[in-house]
Amino acid sequence: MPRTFRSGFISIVGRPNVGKSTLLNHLVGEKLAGVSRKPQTTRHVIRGIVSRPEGQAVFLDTPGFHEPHDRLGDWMMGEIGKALEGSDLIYWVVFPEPPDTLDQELAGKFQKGAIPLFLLINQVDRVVKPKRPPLLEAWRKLHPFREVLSISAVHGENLSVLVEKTFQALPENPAYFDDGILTDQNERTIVGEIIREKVFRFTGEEVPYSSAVEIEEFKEKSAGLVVIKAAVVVEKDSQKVILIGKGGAKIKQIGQAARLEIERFLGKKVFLELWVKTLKNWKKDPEALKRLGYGG
Ligand SMILES: Nc1nc2c(ncn2[C@@H]2O[C@H](COP(=O)(O)OP(=O)(O)OP(=O)(O)O)[C@@H](O)[C@H]2O)c(=O)[nH]1
Ligand SMILES: [Mg+2]
Repeated sequence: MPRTFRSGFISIVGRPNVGKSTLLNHLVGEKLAGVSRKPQTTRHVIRGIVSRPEGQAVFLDTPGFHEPHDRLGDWMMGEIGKALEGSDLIYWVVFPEPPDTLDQELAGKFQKGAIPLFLLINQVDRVVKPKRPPLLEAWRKLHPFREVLSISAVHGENLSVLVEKTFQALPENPAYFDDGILTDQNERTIVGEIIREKVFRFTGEEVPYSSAVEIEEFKEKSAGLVVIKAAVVVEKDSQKVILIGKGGAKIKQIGQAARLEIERFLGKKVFLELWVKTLKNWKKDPEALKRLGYGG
């Protein structure tokens, strides 16, 4: 008898900064999603695919849950909603702490039994072993989760167990994507995300939250050399000054770090030209949002 093939979509949701993108990257084995110490690093849903003889898991990394303050925030929350709608399984990723009142409220929003829900207590590497069982127990009491697991996305702890249980929970389906494909995002989008991650890493205050990246040119000049021209868009001229830095030092640092990572990702030499431009109130402007990839 042929073995059952299972496949489906798994949404990774949770609060900002809990480690959702780190988890996606570790599961897929490739850095697809930007990771930083700052909350709200992820804006797009990023899909990552794991193919095995017994099935295919399509993971959707989402922005963290937060109260939207502008159109960009609304769009990010809408992205989570859309990801959840089409899911066969949900990972709710939480910090290694007992549930608080907000978590209780969120648990109430996940309809009982509608879509299987795994509760993943991440960052357990920060919790001493004797304190882990009571933590698992506190979360088990909150909701009839299909699974409650403690994991470490950074160290890979318990992720093989998670993957096993995931394949068991997926419905019988043929594969959605060809073997060997790790993401359906195009190279341009991922390159934009790599640059944006470096802006998040190397700037402080409100600058990362006011920034977006627009890829203006992406050309293969010769075998093995790609020329990329990108604008980092900010909301105010004062932010532009910070981003450029003294004598252009800041934007140079961002560009160098981004170029090295883009070269690794594309497996080619990259000539990266970055410039900074002010686009007043882009986060509130539907046209600008669309052009920057946050529309539709
Ligand atoms: N110690 C520890 N740190 C972790 C773990 N997982 C993630 N982190 C760190 O937590 C920070 C946030 O990780 P991200 O993966 O960007 O978190 P996120 O949930 O995608 O955040 P948003 O996209 O902003 O919603 C980074 O500094 C990670 O290195 C873990 O298992 N253990
Ligand atoms: Mg993220």
